[in-house]
Amino acid sequence: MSTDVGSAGHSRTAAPVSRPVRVSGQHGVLQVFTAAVWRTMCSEDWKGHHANVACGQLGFPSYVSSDTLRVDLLEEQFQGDFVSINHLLSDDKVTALHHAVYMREECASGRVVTLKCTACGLRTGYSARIVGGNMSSLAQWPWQASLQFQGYHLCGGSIITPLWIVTAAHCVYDLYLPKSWTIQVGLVSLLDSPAPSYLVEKIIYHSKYKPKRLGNDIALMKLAVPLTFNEMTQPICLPNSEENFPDGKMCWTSGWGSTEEGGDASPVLNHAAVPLISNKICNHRDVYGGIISPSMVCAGYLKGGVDSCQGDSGGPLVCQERRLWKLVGATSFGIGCADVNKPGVYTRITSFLDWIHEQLERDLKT
Ligand code: 4AZ
Repeated sequence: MSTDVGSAGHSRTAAPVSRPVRVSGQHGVLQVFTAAVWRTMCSEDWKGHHANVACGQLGFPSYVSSDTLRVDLLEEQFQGDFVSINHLLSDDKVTALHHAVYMREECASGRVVTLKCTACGLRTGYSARIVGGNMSSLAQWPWQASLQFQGYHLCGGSIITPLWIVTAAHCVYDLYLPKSWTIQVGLVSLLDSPAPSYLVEKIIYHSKYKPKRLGNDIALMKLAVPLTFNEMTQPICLPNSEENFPDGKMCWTSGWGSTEEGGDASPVLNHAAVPLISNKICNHRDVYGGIISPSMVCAGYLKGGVDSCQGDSGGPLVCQERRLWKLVGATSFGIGCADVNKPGVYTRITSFLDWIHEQLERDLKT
């Protein structure tokens, strides 16, 4: 962390999708892909069993909460097409939601289903008064993990479930040795062990990641034993599908990376507030000149001075949306750190939701 100064398109229809269930928009409404269109689930005949099936299809063992929401409170893009559960099917016949629905023009109840598959994104143990400079306090970024190779901090990561950490592919691609990695969570200082240290069971990096090319810089690490959550250790929420984080929105990045370009890793966890920058501006010829793809998101200041840096890679870029903190990016690259016209570049998590759900679901089935 260097701190010397203080759009996704709307897709209603799509080509055949690999994952026919998604949780969408600011409210997290459940949608099912049937007959070539994403359709929002009406609340009629909706039961806990169906919520468990939906979360299972997204790679989560069960659901956490499911509520209903008035149709007129939905974003317009989710108000066009609906489905409801086929109530003639018994529970044991409903193993995949997209095979258990009727198409509907409207919801008879006037309400749709919202769904949460994990409890996440709350920081219960933090009160804002103790922040000195940019050093973080314990419980301020409870989803932050330190990924250590042979005992040395190399990269950051973000806890998304008791077993899974999101990080950058470039952190693990050349060091694809699960046994050589350990993960520390719930700590600020890397020096005052004994913070709990966790072994890694497997590493999955994106199959389209290529070193030297900068795209698809995302990976998952699965822990050998599940984390126990407390005030210091909490998962971050994944964003919902089609969820937009507006340009200029103030978000936060954190890590043990160097506090100046070319410096050593920091012994303490630092954080910085960084506004999101549009891909259009970030691709300007004076900035990154066209190398920023839609699956990347830039954040920081064109005037420089505040940025993530070496050793922060893989770590979180988080934004707060009505109480909840969400993982918007994974720290990926930049030219230098905090230089003028060279903001930080992050892997855009909304572009990789399907990939993440696919890995979690595949693992759940094995
Ligand atoms: C790195 O080398 C790195 N300024 C991470 C982030 C940034 C630059 C370098 C962004 O890990």
